[in-house]
Amino acid sequence: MRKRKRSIAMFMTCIMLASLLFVNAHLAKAATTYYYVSVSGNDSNDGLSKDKPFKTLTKALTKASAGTTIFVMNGTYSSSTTFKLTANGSSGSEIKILNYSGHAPVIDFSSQPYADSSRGFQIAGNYWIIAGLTIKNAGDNGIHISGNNNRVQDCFITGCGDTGLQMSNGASNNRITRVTSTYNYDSKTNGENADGFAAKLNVGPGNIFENCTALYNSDDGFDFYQAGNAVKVYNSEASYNGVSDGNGQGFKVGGNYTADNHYLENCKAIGNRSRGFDLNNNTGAITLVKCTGTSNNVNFNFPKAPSSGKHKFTDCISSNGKNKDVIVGATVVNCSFKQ
Ligand SMILES: [Ca+2]
Ligand SMILES: [Ca+2]
Ligand SMILES: [Ca+2]
Repeated sequence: MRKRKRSIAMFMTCIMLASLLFVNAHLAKAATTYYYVSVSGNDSNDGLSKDKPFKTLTKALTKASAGTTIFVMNGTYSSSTTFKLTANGSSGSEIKILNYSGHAPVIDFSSQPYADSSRGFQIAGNYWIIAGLTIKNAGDNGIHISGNNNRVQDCFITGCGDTGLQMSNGASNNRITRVTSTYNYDSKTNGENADGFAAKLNVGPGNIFENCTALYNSDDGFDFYQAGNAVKVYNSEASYNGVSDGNGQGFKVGGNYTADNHYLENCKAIGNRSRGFDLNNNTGAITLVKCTGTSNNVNFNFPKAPSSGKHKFTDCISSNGKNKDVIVGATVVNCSFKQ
């Protein structure tokens, strides 16, 4: 009888422990802390409500840890320094910098010196989400990502002294959604480097661009020079790039002979100074599905077969190219190229 009582007691204890663990896990996941930033705020406020907001993003970022959400309210926030995002969120407890609902804040880095170190946001950490911001006039990249599992969405990036949004140095599994990057221009190097978007100079796997637009950048629209891993691009546009002395490719899908099997679907390139879609010495196999090139100098330029396999073009259309398309070593299904 006593034995039975003891085993019932042990059973009940186990149930209680299990339910406590469940509650704690649940609380940990729900423990989001909200901070507010307003141009009319004050950094000596607690920042915990929109009536007592911080004045600067710099102050709010000192509070950033997994599960923190920072709401940025209307106004222009000037910063002469880089926001270095080194903390880590986690899956389901990301660290978020978001526009407050219905607000359209602008982060202006005009006061930064023009220099390679003058990035606007430098995301070295993991699991950040940046959404709803206009980011302009950084001395180098508007956003540079070297971390993993970050998301940038619904942002407008313009007027930066190098590529608007760049991933490199091992950045992996980042997702860029509905971002426009335009009028970026590296004046001191005659526009040779500033792309709209880049995943170049050694990225990790799993990076995705979707519904992004690169317009009027001095160098290329999208640049995957020496990526080192495959990048996927969906529903995106690269048009009128190649201002000043830049290369002027819409989608530059390679560089320096790395073999990166990039995938582009439903992308369009219009009016770029050089090529709409350019292999640029990638030795991997490129897949293009439903991509259109219009009014570029050359719409599609793929002059070499991959080192193994074939490129694959499906439902792609070339129109009004100034010169002939170049397609070598490819399986072509239902496309119209200028030959
Ligand atoms: Ca630079
Ligand atoms: Ca260039
Ligand atoms: Ca470039």
